[in-house]
Amino acid sequence: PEPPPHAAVPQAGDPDLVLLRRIGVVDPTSLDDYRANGGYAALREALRLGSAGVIREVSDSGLVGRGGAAFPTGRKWDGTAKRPETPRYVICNADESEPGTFKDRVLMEGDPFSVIEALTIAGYANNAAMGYIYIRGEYPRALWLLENAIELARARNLLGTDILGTGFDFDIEIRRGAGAYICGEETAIFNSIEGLRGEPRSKPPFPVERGVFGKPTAINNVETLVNVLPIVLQGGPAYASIGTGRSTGPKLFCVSGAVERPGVYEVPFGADLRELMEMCGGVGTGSDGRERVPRAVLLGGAAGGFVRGDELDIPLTFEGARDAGATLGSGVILVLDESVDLTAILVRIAAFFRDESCGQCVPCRVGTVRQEEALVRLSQGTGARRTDLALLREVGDAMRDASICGLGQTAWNAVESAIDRLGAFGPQEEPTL
Ligand code: L3W
Ligand code: SF4
Repeated sequence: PEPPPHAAVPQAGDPDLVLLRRIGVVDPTSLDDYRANGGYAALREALRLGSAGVIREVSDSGLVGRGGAAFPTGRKWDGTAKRPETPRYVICNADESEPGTFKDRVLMEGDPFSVIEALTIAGYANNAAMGYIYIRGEYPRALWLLENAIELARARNLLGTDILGTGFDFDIEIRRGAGAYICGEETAIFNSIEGLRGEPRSKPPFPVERGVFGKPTAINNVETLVNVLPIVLQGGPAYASIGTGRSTGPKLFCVSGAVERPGVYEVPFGADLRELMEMCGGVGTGSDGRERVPRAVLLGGAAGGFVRGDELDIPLTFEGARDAGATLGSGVILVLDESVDLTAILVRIAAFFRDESCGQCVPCRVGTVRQEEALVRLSQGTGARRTDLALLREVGDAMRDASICGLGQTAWNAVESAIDRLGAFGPQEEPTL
């Protein structure tokens, strides 16, 4: 049997937690237990506030998307709710596939009713007729728990018609991915739900105007939605007082690699990388009994980038990471010690992007292949080092500038940062092809 979700949450049971506070505390199969632990108080409050009131609180909270791009949720919801076209849709993006990301899984497996309640509030705020949860196919336990939660919520009139006697009609259906990373891209999700190939569409038009079935759609990551519960309960301004001015609220980080206690951690925005690593018990000792030394940290996953082991004072806020030339992405903190073969990791990342490219646009389809080839040559010491480094940069810039979606646009991030920041493949010379 799989370990329970709170096994991945070293802080489980801490009453000061916001997003993770029910993980390991409630029975994820029981609606009664969820309600006994504060569940569905936020939906009642939302129904009292009205749609516009909920959007106002979400806007005042400063909540931004937790899937990596940090777009303001209030602006997204306002944009969708105001569109004249009907029906409107809300979607929970649960296709968590960024290598090193497992926070949404913990939320769905440990507190599934919170995801259903939050999506119901999103449906209410956006005047949506219908909600979808698009879940990655590799999460069978989360799927089962969410299906169970939906069924129980329907039985109690927390989904369906005339919810809680307020005249609000809303229901949720689940759609499963089938193993493709690209199906986490929002417009690829629309195609997948519509029964088409999971390929991204060009943006604009943004989903708020034309989303699934061509209708206005608010699509948010699991963690983003779960933040709406404390926002509705505390009010937007109280939530905004947590964190920093531009990164408000609590944030989940997925810490893995060379740390003593890996897992999902919740911290208020503003802690720095060193503090988070200390919470995880530091890098500790290796299997040889010697003290490990952090060589690098991959922030944001394969689509993110590396920082050096001596740069741990980077603030874990969107603006702090950006100012340091890094990114928080979807909250990946992958710590590498001196024993790790960095070039092998770069080849692995490049192979991942080559494999996961949908192939729709040339810069990404060809660029990810060329990138992997050059990295293999560099790691094996074959070919011309100077030419391959220059080729990587040229291909990387072309992918970033000319790819349709985030996959191609970010496929060179980690490799670039490893070369520029970590000195992978040796000191840099003027690139020439
Ligand atoms: C209305 C506008 N809406 C933008 C919306 C847009 C989307 C959101 C962000 O994700 C990230 C990347 C990686 N009017 C709008 C608008 N929007 N302008 O805002 O949009 P965008 O295009 O900046 O980003 P994106 O393509 O949605 C890219 C991350 O995703 N990533 C992987 C993520 C993986 C996970 C996971 O496994 N859980 O999240 C790969 O690239 O960090 O920053 O909703 O519609 N004018
Ligand atoms: Fe497909 Fe890559 Fe183009 Fe995105 S950038 S549409 S994944 S080929």
